[in-house]
Amino acid sequence: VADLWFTEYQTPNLRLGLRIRDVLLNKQSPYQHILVVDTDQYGKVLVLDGAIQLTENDEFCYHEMMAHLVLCAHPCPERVLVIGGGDGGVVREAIKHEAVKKVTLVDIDEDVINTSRTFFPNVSCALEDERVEIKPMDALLYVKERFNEFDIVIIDSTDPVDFASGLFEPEFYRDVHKALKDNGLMIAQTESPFAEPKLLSEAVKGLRSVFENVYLAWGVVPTYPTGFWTYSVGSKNIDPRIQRRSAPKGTKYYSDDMHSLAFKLPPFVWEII
Ligand code: AG3
Repeated sequence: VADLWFTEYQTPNLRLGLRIRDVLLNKQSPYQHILVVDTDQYGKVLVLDGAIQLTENDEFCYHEMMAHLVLCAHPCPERVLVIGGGDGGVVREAIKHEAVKKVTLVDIDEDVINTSRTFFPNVSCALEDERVEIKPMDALLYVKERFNEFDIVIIDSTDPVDFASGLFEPEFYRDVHKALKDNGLMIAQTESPFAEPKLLSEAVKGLRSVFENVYLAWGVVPTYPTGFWTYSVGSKNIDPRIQRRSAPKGTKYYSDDMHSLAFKLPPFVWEII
């Protein structure tokens, strides 16, 4: 039996290795390298520029939190904007809410969207829903032209390198703030306090310079660096720690209990932010 491994170089001092059964796709898009491998431990895995974006077996941990932490905190989320997230996982969770009338997905790389359609039908399924609009373009440009339009903005970015680095800057957060309605909420993935403490503290600082209130939440995602992941919520006037609508049926990570737990932080994390 061949002993083949995929390795993510997570930091200069940390690697994650997964035994692979097969390489299903290995190509360069105009924006990034796209790899799909099949593994025994986590099923199929989507890798962009060497960084694991999702695996079939643990994607629910991340996608449910990104969507429901803000969607369940908002009294009536009708318009949702998803930035990045071309795989469709966050969109799938967002349209579980009946209140949601329209979801706009803005991802710079159409090849990621089509890769997900081909290899991850259970993640990308909602992209075909009639409430979903797909815009393959640079989100930095898209949000500049939007005013007072969205109840919820979800920033499902890759790590802040290359074209995604602008998605972690205060200038972009200001445009997101302006694109949100008065009681709007935004959420962004903000990496791990163990692997990237500086990045986390700078993202939170940047958000605090723009949003009236900023809240940090955390959760477990086994295949992301260290498995301890953070989500930062920016709010104009709604307190996202209060859950106003119950969890959609059938969630596997998110629940009413997990909502309030997510906003309770260990002391070492408070020290970082
Ligand atoms: N976006 C966040 C991925 C960050 C993972 N980082 C890493 N593996 N070094 C995930 C997109 C899923 N919709």
